[in-house]
Amino acid sequence: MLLAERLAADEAVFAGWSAIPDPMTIEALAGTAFDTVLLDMQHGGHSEESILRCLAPAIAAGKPGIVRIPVGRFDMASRALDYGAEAVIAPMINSVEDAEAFAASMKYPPMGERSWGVSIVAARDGQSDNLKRLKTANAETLSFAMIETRRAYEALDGILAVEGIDAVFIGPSDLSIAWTNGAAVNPKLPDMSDAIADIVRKARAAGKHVGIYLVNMADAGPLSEMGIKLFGFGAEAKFMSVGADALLGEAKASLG
Ligand code: 3PY
Ligand code: MG
Repeated sequence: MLLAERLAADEAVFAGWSAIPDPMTIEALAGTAFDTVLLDMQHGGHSEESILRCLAPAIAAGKPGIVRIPVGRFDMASRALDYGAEAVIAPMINSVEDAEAFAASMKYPPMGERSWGVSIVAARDGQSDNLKRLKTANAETLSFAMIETRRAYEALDGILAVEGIDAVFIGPSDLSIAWTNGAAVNPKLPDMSDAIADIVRKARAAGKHVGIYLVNMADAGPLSEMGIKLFGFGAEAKFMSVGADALLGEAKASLG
């Protein structure tokens, strides 16, 4: 099932966050119970080359690929879609102009200015009917604008009004830096919970999806009730340390 369909059905979707730019890592991550894999170019180690190579094992495993591009790299948003990503997350979308530039790179005309070139994605998803792809791509690939600064929060109504923006993604670490005027980085900052609730309420009222970087796993339920449906967390180093410590603890406990 497409990521767009799952989110439209209001299902909670969990994305395994990847920072290690290797197809074998993605093969392993796509083999877990995660619904999707999220390749991070902004703060993770992913590059144009690794996005090209790492989307293939995700697609082969039936797990939609999501790519977070570096700040302002809207050319890379189009390329990620050309390589088979079903969604792109753009960090630091702080103004209507940022949102319009991002949306233009994500959507074919007349909604946007995305350029045509689908040989790679077609080989990967087996869809060879170009006209069908042209008619459906704008709805089936999702643009997530990250809201993680005060400027973004203040411009939220305008950002949500941009037609080619399908969703927002909340970055709680950067938002906390903004909320404390640079005094702290605390993705659990209680002071910003009203702002987060406000972002979710406005986005859902505008018919847009909402995602977040999940800090406390147990918050997924309440946040989903609030209207956030895409949850990303990780990355691999975290999965390895939690898994390794649990297994090692079990083995050591058996020593008595
Ligand atoms: C943030 O919390 O600022 C993020 O961008 C999540 O990765
Ligand atoms: Mg951030």
